[in-house]
Amino acid sequence: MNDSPSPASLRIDAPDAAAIEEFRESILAKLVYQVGGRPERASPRDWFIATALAARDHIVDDWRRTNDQTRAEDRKGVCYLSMEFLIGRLLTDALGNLGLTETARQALAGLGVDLDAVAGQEADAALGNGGLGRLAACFMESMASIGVPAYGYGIRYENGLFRQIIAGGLQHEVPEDWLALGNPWEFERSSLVYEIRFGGHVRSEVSVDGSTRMVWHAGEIVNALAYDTPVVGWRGKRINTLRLWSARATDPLHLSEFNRGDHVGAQAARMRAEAISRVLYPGDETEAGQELRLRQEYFFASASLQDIIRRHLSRHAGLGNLADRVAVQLNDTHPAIGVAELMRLLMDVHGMDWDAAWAVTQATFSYTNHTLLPEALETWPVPMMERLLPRHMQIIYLINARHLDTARARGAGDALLSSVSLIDERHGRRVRMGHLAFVGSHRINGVSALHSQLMRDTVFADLNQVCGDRITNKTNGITFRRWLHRANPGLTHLLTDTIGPELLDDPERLEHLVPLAEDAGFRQRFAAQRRAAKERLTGVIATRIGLKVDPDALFDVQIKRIHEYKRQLLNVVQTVALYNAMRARPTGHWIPRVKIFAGKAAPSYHQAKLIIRLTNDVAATINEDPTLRGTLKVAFLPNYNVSLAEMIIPAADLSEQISTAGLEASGTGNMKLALNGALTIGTLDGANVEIDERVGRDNIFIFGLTAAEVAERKRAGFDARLAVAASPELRGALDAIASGVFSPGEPDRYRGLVESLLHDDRYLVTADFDAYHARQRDVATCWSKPESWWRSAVLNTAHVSWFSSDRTIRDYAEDIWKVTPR
Ligand code: GL9
Repeated sequence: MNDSPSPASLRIDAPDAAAIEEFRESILAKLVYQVGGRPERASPRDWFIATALAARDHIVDDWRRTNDQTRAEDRKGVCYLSMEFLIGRLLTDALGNLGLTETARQALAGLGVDLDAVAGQEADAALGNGGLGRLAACFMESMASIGVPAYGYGIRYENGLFRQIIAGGLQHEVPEDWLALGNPWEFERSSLVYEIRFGGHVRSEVSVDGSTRMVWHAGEIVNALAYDTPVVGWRGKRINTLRLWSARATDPLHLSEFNRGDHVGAQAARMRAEAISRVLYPGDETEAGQELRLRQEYFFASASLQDIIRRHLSRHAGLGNLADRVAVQLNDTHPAIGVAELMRLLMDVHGMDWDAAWAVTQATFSYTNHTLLPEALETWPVPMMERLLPRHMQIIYLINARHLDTARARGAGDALLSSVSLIDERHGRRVRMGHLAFVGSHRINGVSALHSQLMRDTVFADLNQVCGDRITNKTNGITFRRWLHRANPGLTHLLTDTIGPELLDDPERLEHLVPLAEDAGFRQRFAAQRRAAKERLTGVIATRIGLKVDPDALFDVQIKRIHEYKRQLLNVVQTVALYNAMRARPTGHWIPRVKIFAGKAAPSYHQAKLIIRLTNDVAATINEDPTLRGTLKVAFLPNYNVSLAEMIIPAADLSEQISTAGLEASGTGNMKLALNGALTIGTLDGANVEIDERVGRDNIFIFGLTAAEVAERKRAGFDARLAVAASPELRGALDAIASGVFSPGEPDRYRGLVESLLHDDRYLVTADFDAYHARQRDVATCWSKPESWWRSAVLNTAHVSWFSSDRTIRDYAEDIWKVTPR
């Protein structure tokens, strides 16, 4: 991990000499006594560990204090259950929120060490795939920052999301080893271990008091061991806990087998058990889960609920009031098995009757849906559930029976009953996890206004009718501490110098920028910050892919997971159309542009990987073409992750948010880019709709079919061939791709891709092409009038304070969790 250093950090903390000296002593002590190094020979990595440990000491006391206080006051808390937490690096985040950045910088400088270089040594904690996991990380930071007592519960994957290598234009996946050199942030809690059971059978047995109970005799037991990472809130207000579970075998070594000479077989059970927390499932929506994935889901849901119950019983006599003390948020369906698990724990372990247990369960859980893509709605085959979780399958049947009775009582007929049933009977019997989460929760939310409305109107319409309107909207947000203050200290300085340091605590003050959009001097200073960030990114592009780009060009950025619905292909095809036009009229007025792409494709998602290859092939041809004289460059930056995003976002002029309308639930990159002053080119999809409402139509480039129009086109039967026939520029671009202009060594490489677009253009790339291409021309026109471009850029930053995840968390707290931030 040797990323180029981030720019000078934000000087909000004015440290005194004594504090600097104390911090320096602490770093030195850590280096000598914990890392076992010597200052004169220490590597940057050694300094990173020593600095992180010194920072950690500042956290630990506050961590205990906030926990003690919450317990003493018996405050209601939140448990955020998520399969993914895409937290990235923690050092600059922790130092920044503690106000220790300058202290640490000067302490290290006195030792001849550069803080930014040290921070660049930290491995990204990539315990997530994309937006869903990053949202969980932003939420954790916001809960600590605004004062919501919270635990994040998830899995401590030994290997996070794969490292992406691009060779010959192709994506290769290499395991990511974030723990290899040690993780200074986590605390292993060796006394916090829970048994997680799998398989076996269920028998009804008579207890001593004469009652019958269902007893689950498990076939396999795995231990879940807790690792805690502190989550530092802004100005150290609260320190919450991210508790991640690691799987351990109950019997790590069969000694007799080992002694008989079967050294591998003796460890087989251990490998099987520990595989559960080995690797993050890299599926991105289109992936169907396998048995290991179900084992992962149950593993962390069960460990987390057992822990929640233990903590509750340490302060309360029973579990009847559980929902008054804790709100459990299910982040997507991944922890949905928790609904059946809580019922099991309440009834079978703690002796509650069904009705009481169900009331507690429903009042405790709420569920966030993050996508309506049908292939992403998790279902599990009934036989697999019966084999792996026999008791849970019984409970799910019982929940379903009562749920269908209620539906019938409300007049549901057969069609409605089969649509709302927890069991999908259509292609083999499968348990619908979204339905289970929905029925087991008192509140269900979508992540943007449009997405929540589509939930009500489409996928969840029947359930919502039968369950009595439980859907609510909570538009996503991002933490400004990381995505503005830390990622873009230069711009943040300009903003705090202009509208006051109060901005750091009150993002709504961004609105004070509105009049400054008319101030030429301010616009210039704003543009100068962008220019500096672009210069830095230019260096990153040169070192990472050996491409020289012009920092004065328009940086046109699409950074996100590679997925057909996100339509990177639309961007690439438009790039080719632009290229064709430039070659046809080399002396025309072309603004210099750099198209920047970054993102990973799921390893088994062939079409997405082909799009990566096409992007790289198109880049290779365009970047080499002398007729363009460098006016157009294409850069695919490998291994997109949180740290790379932090470098690209401050340098972006144009933000590509071009998904097929109705398919991107929200997006959060769109918010990060707009906050940093990029203009958006986008469809009316997800949170783009709300960004458009806030920044105003003059300051955003909206194009294409709306969600309703997309649905209508699909109903009518859309024919891509007609769209292509009607658009010479689209035809020219597709012909070039299909005929091998970008793959001369293998001219047919993309013939199939283009054919499939013509025959089944599910994501309506061809339908939206002309509108997109025209809007890109408007972008160029606007860019050539700096006054209007930078006015719009300033107004983007000015108008997006609402997308702070602090606002999102306040909404959840008030409307869903019933907790009071303070
Ligand atoms: C996602 C949606 O696709 C995004 O639009 C949304 O912003 C985020 C957070 O709510 O959730 N749902 C989903 O499964 N992913 C999202 O990004 N996928 C990944 O995280 C890979």
